[in-house]
Amino acid sequence: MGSLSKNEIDHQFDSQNDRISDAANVWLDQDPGNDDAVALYMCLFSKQIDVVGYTITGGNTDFNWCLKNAKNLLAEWGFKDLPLYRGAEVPLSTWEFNAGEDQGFHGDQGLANSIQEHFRKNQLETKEEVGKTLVDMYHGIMALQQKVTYVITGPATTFALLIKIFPEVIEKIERVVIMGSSLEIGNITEHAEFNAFCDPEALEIVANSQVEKVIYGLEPLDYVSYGQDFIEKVRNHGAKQSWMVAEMLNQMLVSYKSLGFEDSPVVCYDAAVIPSLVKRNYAKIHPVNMKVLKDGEKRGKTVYEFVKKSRTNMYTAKWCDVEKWYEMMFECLDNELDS
Ligand SMILES: [Ca+2]
Repeated sequence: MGSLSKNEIDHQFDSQNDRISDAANVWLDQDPGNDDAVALYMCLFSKQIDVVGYTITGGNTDFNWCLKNAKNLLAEWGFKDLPLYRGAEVPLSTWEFNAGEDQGFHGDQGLANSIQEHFRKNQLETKEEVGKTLVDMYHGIMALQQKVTYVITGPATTFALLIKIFPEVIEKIERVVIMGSSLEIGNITEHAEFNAFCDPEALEIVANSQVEKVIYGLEPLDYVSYGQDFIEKVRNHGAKQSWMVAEMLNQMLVSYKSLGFEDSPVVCYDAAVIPSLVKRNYAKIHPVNMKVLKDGEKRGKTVYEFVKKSRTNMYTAKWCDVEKWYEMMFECLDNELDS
């Protein structure tokens, strides 16, 4: 490919603006996880986002804990009736993690210790998932009146299975927004980001599908970092759930520091993707082709090629605006307070 003129480059470094709407219809697919939970909070309390379905995929912790965490969070936050679906429990080929193997990165079974303690003490009345199988989920999506933005903040396993088994489901998907991968350096290994490493086969299936995809890797999201001041501002906000959001943010900060990443930015990666659904000029995106390595020590590494036009309708972010993330977080807390 020849080099690009200045105009072409300007054009390509477009924002995600034409991919947002004032009322985003969202189907969430998560492995909660503190950072998934913060993303969930932002989606549920944004006035511009309507979450129409919620799928749980195993990843950050054991599947049953991810599901239990989701049920508790929905009950705690007043969204018990949100349609909840069981997704894939384990990745397509190999399962590299066992429960507890995250060495407490996320606290206790995916959530900060204080939050699990709160759930143990309060024993909330939770609701059963409406969908127990992939077939149920397929019917749930096909029954939607409007197309959805399908947001994945865990391994891509469930969505990969869904589009392989029921390719027509893509008619109901406006686009897929993914937190995963990295442009250069990984976080779970030197080469791979956690979600991509968990299920590179699934990520490759999704990457090769023709549905539009915008993928947010580690590097653009590293701009969306926060510190202790931000956590305390959240904690002292006054919304009923602000303590819980603060505890989630704090767990990540503490874990990063304890792993020795004293100077690296602390980012709530899953939640850092959410403003891209509704905030104008939040991210700069670029068409790409992407390849996922699956073998050997580079398993889960993603190789990006920046191009004029993607072969597979894929875009990746190169930059995100941290101020807009801060702004959205406090809007959501305000909305909770007013609700
Ligand atoms: Ca996650």
